[in-house]
Amino acid sequence: MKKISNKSLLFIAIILVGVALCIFMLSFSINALLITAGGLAVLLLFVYLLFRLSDTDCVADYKLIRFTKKLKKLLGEASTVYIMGHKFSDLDSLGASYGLYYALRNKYNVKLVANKQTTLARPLVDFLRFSDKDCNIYDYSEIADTVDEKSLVIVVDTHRQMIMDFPELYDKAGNIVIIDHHRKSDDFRDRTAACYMKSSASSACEIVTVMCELLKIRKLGIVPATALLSGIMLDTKNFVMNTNANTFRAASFLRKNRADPVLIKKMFSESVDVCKRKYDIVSDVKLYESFAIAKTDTNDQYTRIATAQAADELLGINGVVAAFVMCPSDDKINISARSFGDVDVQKIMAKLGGGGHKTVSACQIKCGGFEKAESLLKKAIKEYIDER
Ligand SMILES: [Mn+2]
Repeated sequence: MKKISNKSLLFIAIILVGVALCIFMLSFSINALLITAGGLAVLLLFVYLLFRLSDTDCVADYKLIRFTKKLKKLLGEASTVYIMGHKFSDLDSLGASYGLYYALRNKYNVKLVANKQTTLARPLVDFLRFSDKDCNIYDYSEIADTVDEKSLVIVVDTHRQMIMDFPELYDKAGNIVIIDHHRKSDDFRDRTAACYMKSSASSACEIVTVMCELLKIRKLGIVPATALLSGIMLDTKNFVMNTNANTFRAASFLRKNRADPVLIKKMFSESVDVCKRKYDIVSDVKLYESFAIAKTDTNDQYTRIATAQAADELLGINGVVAAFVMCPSDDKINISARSFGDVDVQKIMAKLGGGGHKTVSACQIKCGGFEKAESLLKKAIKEYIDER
């Protein structure tokens, strides 16, 4: 996929006309000077075109170019534009919301909407509050009265109304636009005015970064560049999962715009309690074939984050192809599963009534405790291996 804008197409057309003219002139053997001049002009145009095509970090597909055009039209017609992400907004959801807000705010009446109470991207919220005094993050209650038929809401990082930060806003706004990188869910009923979904994109932030270029935002500041890069780094687990050349091009564009990886590393830092819990789980690990299985007895506010991180950490063990972490929840046992993609953990979790994706999945087992859960898990793994 090459970035080919309308302008580039025009240049290609000019070159073709130039070449055609040269052949035409040659065939009539007219003035040699004219031929040389024509040839030179074509060459110059070609060099210019090459320069233009190579002078870009981000590559957009035609769908995104068309989508961005449509979006511009909708933006022009809207009285107010609201940008929102998903519930328990993370760095990708909030980073993409903010990046888009930044790209649009000079031209349109844009408002960033997110639930600041339940966000999981607290460090980014604090960073924005500290470094961008113009940026306000609104709660739905603060804007509810201003939403009407002429309002446009742009939803990023999800397309399912159920898990949007404020589903009410989705219902109330006149027009809806969705930008997402998750696979389309079966129950999705498209009532959007424009929709861009690309499951091969690493993150919503990657898509928004390319859009910034399409919106002719050649220079992002350190704040939006860092916010966008943080989302890419979160969703790719520091450029390991779901990346392709476009991911790195987007990252390169952001780094050129002074995105700060050290700041992002600090955003990822965890409390000492979460860290201790995480390494407690990791040190409990047992290997079953090349599958890592670990557990924790506790279930408090740190467990949810610690189990997910511990499962990621377990993938770092030599030879491990998938990792499972069990933790209690009331009378059930929760299992979080992770893999690099060679093993489809979703298939294993599905055997136990769970779901998710190939690399990230989970299930909940109602049974008498760890021992039973572990034997059920091992049985599911065994079945999976036999089926392969
Ligand atoms: Mn995401």
